[in-house]
Amino acid sequence: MGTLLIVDDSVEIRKKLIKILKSGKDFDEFLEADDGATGLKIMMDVENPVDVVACDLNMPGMNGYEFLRMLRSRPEFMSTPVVMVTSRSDDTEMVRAFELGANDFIAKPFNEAILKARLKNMLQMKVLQDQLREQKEMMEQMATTDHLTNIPNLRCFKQKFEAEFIRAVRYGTPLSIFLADLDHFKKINDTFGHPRGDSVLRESAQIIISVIRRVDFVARYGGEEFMVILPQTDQKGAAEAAERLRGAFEKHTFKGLENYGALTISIGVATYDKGMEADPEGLVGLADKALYAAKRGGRNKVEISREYVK
Ligand code: GH3
Ligand code: MG
Ligand code: MG
Repeated sequence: MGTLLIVDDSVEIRKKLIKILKSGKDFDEFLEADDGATGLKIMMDVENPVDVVACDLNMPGMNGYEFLRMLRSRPEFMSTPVVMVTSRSDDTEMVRAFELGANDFIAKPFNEAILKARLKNMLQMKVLQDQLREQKEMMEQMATTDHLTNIPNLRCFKQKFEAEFIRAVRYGTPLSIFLADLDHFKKINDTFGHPRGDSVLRESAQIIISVIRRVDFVARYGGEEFMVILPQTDQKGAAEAAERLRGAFEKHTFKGLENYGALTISIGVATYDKGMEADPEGLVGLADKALYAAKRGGRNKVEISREYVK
């Protein structure tokens, strides 16, 4: 069941349309406007989105052409089905309306069966459009989300990091990253099994989210590695945040690991700052090197890269 917006200056026509369509099964909500401007306002205000628009061509105030032009200039209404309602059978008028983005015509006086059939078609088109959009959004979400932890994946990190790096270089602000890797994680899998390992990874993602700021970003970088982006954060701030994160893991008791002792994390920190070479891949390399140093240094450690990217 759909919502139809009727834009027509004649109350009589509006009532007639509603009466005919109410006897069918396709539309259950009707919104009315007596000119284009009011129609646009309804399209933009209304909480319940309009599925199909039936619009008169000749109205005082904003006419049907102008309404169509304005509607189609807005990306969100670019594909909303619009049926023009007219008593004219002037071909050039119809062509003009089609050129402005009308999808169909219905002629006055109405033939009830044709009217219902045409509007039903329009509603089906809208339902299909909505389904396609939802599928597209779902696929986009899937392509950028890690299925296990439900946080952004490596691909999403790359997009985000590139954008943040460009911003940092452009505005001369610092940008830090962490590469964090669970210590001796293989032992968790070996001791408690892979499913428990998975749940530890999910819990780890939540710990990181709870520690970082809302403007920061975390992605699953690899198996048991997480990457954090900290925009507008210099080396000192990043070191503090990393230390907070390390401490949070040390203190945390994971589900199913109550008698295991602490599961710790090692973190490599790297910062881009003004005057340094703008080399995003180099910065990731530095974080990786720092992480390696933290592991070599005994794990449960934060290591800060002090190298400049050359
Ligand atoms: P280190 O302290 O040096 O990092 O030791 P580690 O054991 O954490 O590191 P290692 O690289 O030797 O092992 C990582 C393990 O993570 C091995 C791999 O099976 C496991 N792993 C990777 N992805 C997943 C996953 O999605 N789920 C589970 N349960 N385990 C995973
Ligand atoms: Mg590890
Ligand atoms: Mg690892």
